[in-house]
Amino acid sequence: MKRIIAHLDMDAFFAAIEERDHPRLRRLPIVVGADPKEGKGRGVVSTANYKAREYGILSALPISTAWRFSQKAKREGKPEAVFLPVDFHRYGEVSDRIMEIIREYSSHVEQSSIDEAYLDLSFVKTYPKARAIAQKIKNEIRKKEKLTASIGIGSNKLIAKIASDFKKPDGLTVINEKEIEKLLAPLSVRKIPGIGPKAEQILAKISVKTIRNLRKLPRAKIHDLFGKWGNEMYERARGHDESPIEEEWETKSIGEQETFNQDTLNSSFVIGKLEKICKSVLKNLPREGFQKFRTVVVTIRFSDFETKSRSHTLAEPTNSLSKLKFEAIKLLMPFLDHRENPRRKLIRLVGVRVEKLEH
Ligand code: TTP
Ligand code: MG
Repeated sequence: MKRIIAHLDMDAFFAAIEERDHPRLRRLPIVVGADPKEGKGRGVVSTANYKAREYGILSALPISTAWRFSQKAKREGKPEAVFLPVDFHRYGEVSDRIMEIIREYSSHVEQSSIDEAYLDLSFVKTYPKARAIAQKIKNEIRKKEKLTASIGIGSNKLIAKIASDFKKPDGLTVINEKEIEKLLAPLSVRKIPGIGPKAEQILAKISVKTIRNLRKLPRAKIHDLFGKWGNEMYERARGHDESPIEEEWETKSIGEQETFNQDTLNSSFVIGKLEKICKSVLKNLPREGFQKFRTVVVTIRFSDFETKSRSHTLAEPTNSLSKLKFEAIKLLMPFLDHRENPRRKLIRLVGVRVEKLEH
């Protein structure tokens, strides 16, 4: 049976909430993220509103660079950006209310991030009817939350996601089967979910920049370059995606990370931070309604922003802090010496996450 899937993605989510809640910030460029400390700050931009994006300030940009861009704009006579800290708790509440609205319109919903969800609208049978529902959802979010969302509609999750990105912000885009090829062809390969900067680089080396280029590569060639994931990429370039909507009611993982004030390879300092994070993660476990975990994941970001994660799954679930610390330190150690860090790069961030959670 033909599926009709919608993908909703809130516009400039964290920044839009801040803008809404602080009327004095209206129409100003807003950056939500780490403290810029007058350009000396560490950490990154979480998100920026569309005004700030005009300055080149985007998610994941170092906050120090964002500060520079803002100062440059100021020198050009434009308003300086307003930098705000991340308030996950508040954004989480807004997210919950938005998901509640969405669930009124479809019983089959997958929340895929704090501000994104897939909805199955197959039951309405036609695209015009699906579009009408999407418009209603947008209206209700605007009315109740004073925020805008972009929605994309297509025959699978991949097309819906690409469609929601088409006319951001406040967009509503339907891509029907006949248009898939034409609309996808000129897009950058980066628009395909799963293709990140690394895959983009590998493809650029063989002059593959657009989805049109990618479609010309034989399956075997993509497989040579990317292995099993290459097969998936081959299908996605054609707009094919069979993946089901997975209703996810539970938190899958709980984690925390910290960017240091200064990059370091001082073992006792890094281990100290790691232990502190372990303690805090464990404290959050019951708060999220869980008792035990089985998998420990440690993430390290080096000074050049190279980021690596290592995980270990225990034979038995546990809630022991000493076990968590022990496993986390064991995962961390190779990054402090030649095993995982032959060039002795300094570390700027460490994170701990627990997964395979049990009630
Ligand atoms: P996105 O939906 O990727 O971004 P956005 O909603 O800010 O902007 P857009 O209009 O393009 O959808 O992410 C949702 C939120 O997740 C975003 O508001 C902040 C947070 N986030 C980060 O903290 N770090 C990141 O690198 C990204 C991409 C998002
Ligand atoms: Mg968004």
